[in-house]
Amino acid sequence: MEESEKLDRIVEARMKLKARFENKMKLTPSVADDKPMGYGNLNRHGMPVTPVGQTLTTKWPVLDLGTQPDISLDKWRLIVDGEVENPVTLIWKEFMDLPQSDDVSDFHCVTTWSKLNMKWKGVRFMDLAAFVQPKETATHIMCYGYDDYSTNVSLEEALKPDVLLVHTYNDAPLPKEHGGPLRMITPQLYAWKGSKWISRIEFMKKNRLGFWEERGYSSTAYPWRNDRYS
Ligand SMILES: Nc1nc2c(c(=O)[nH]1)N[C@H]1C(S)=C(S)[C@@H](COP(=O)(O)O)O[C@H]1N2
Ligand SMILES: [Mo]
Repeated sequence: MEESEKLDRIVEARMKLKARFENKMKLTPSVADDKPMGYGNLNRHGMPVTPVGQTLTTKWPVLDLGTQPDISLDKWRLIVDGEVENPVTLIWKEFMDLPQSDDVSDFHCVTTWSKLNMKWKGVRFMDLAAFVQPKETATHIMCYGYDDYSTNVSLEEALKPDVLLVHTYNDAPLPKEHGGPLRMITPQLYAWKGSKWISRIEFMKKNRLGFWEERGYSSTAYPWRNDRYS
């Protein structure tokens, strides 16, 4: 397929996804939206405002399950499957050929630290979704890491424009301890929803719980509502 044709297809599918999830996304307004319910990034007017119970840090702590998998770019694969029209297993070059986006967003860890204004580069989840074309039946995703991690996210949250699969932080490759070569970020949700060392995204027709969600953490995880535990 021609590059321009591929891009046209992504743009068209993205518009359809937006139309399909518009109402659901409005039900969970967030700080990245035009009229957010919370008071965060876009409408914190540059003020270092954090959700309740969070403390600002300038450091970037590392949280993992005790292993930091080492994945070289030539062995790296991303499986995107489940309730999609076009399941794929991407190699690194194919992933990097998807439209790339820059963004600055906040990071809220449920262990109570927040780090603001983090500068990322990567692929919007929305664009990856547009590429694989979720079926009408798809409602949630499960993201898996190269460690034994998994975490579930609803599609209306995952499709928000600041949800990125990032490979670059502050203009440098994402360090391994933070999930390099590729991790997801979910700025509107607690940071455990963003899988480090992401290996697979499964589109699901109903919600299922991931690693921390099975251990009592919230399925939805909205920091601006102090939504930590289920
Ligand atoms: N694969 C994987 N992803 C993960 C985790 C993990 O242990 N494994 N920890 C999560 C948690 S609890 C948080 S707060 C963030 C931490 O990201 P950081 O270590 O880059 O700060 O990654 C999330 N993603
Ligand atoms: Mo966390």
